Amino acid sequence: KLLVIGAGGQLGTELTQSLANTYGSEAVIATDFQESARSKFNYCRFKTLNVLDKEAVGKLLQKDQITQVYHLAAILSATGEKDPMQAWDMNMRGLLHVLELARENKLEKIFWPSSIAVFGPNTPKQKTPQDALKNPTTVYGISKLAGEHWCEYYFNTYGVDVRSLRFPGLIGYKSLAGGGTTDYAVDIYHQAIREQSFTCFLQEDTYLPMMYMDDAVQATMQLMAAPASSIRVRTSYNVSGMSFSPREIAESIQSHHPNFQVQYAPDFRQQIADSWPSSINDDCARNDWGWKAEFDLPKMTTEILTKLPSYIHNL
Ligand code: VAH
Repeated sequence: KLLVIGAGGQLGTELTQSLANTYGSEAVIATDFQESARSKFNYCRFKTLNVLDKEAVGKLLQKDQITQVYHLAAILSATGEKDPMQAWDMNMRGLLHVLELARENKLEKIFWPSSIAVFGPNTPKQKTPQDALKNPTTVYGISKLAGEHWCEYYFNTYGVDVRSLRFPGLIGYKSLAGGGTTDYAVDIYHQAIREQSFTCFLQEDTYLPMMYMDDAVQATMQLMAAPASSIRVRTSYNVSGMSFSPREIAESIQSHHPNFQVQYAPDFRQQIADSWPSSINDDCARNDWGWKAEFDLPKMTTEILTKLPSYIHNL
């Protein structure tokens, strides 16, 4: 049985569906601390669960014979800067509960997402390699870097098979943005189909590594299905989809909606974006478990602008 923690979030909404498609809906239990997420899961079981309540998580693991946990719950970069201690507590204590419970219950596999936010302002910005310098300047990035080392520690010390991916900015149309610095790239599509203008909170030439949600789900499924012997990175794998600037995504949308207007009003999130790489080298993931992204910017924009209008009423 598979447990998804934070299933109601951007990645969880789509990954849970993919897990149910692959393993059967009766094999998946979606959980979120918000009861309102229940409406997203009419195809599998849903339970409210707060990952900070270790006892409650432990009881669920035993009662439902859980063998794998996908721990997605986290506070993202922009929101994290508004309440650093809450972000640190949520992101770290949540992960440590899952790692401890995995050890105690001898769980088969754990997935936990890291982020390119583990890199900082003095990391090489182009094609940033797996082992580049990491001096994160956001609480979110600090918590993800610390979390990566905890994952490696639990693998080396207790043999917990925890696997991780350093996601770039993830872009999906099936859930609203979640407080990330890259989430302008989610919001812009919603404004475009409403024929409204869009004000971007980053400068137009801010290049960031990004990935379409289908690629993120595919990478997760592939990583988790790979034989343990092929997983040579036990902190977290760089994975890359594409890199673009706000101007480029605006132009890709304008090729479908010529009247769509975008203006730029950078705010505190510009400093966060400026501390991150512009593009990522993911050779390790390609070599170790055959990773390869499918979506570039034109393909993603066509997909979202085609599907979002008929999906919008679900949001
Ligand atoms: C954020 N979407 O903006 C997340 C992600 C690389 C960005 O970690 O915080």
